Amino acid sequence: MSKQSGRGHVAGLPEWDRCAVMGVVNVTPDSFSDGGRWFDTSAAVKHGLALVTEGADLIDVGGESTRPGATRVDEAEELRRVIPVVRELASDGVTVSVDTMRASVAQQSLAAGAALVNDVSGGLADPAMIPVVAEAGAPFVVMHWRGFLEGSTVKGLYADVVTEVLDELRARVDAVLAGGIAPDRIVVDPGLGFSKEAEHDLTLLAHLDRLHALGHPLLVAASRKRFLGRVLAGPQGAPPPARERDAATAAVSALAAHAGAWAVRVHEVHATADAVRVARAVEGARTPGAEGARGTEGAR
Ligand code: PMM
Repeated sequence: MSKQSGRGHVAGLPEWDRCAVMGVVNVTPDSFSDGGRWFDTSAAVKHGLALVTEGADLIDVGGESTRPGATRVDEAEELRRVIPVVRELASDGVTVSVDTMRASVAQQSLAAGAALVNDVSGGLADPAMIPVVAEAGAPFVVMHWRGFLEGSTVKGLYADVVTEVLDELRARVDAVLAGGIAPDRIVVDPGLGFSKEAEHDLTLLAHLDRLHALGHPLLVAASRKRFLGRVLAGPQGAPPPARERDAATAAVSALAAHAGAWAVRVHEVHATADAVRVARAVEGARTPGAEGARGTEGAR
């Protein structure tokens, strides 16, 4: 299978000729990397629009932190956080994704103009999710997820992380298809950092090509995650804080784009937008006469 086969096109969304950039707007007081910064409708909308200016192709709006051990927000509060932000961004012409595990939030977000539902539980947290998304005919992100885990159970146990993530994702994709979501509307995501140690995340990134075997566009969400802190700290050091992991995130974006990811989900868009464009230019340079090969015109 070719490196680019994971990119594909997701029905119902615009088509990009390179890895797309999904900018994150967390309307939460407690997300691990940017909690509290956009916890207000107008600040969140402004931030979303700024990310688009920096090069985001779509904006992922979430109202519930998924960090390990986070307490769940109630439904009314999640709706209060998310819906106005989705509505305003969509009415400004932004392609909006909603990051939620609740069918009601997905349904109302789609009604408010969202174009994509991003469920970190892959439809497992709320039995009404798949029927709602199927009925709306919306595209759906299926992430690898092993449940609401707390404390020591957060750690994932794997004998072969790539094979297990692949098998578990395939089972979820089958369930989503059986629930009536069209195959050309499904995106898969390895769920970096969810029940995974740094070594698992790195192994998954090293084998993104194997995830293409699922036959669906691939979303990679490495932004500011714990494993990057581990890599940057080295064996003895203290990991840098989440907001000092953006250069490392952009490096992963370039690798993911090169490996044929459909999109990368990031908090800081600017560097990643550059990274995916460079990856596209390099890809183009593989084919004589293709766009990327022309980037050196006038250089000498
Ligand atoms: N990670 C987070 C939130 N949403 N969505 C997808 N599809 N994949 C992810 O890995 C993912 C996600 C947690 O990160 P954040 O709290 O910094 O947004």
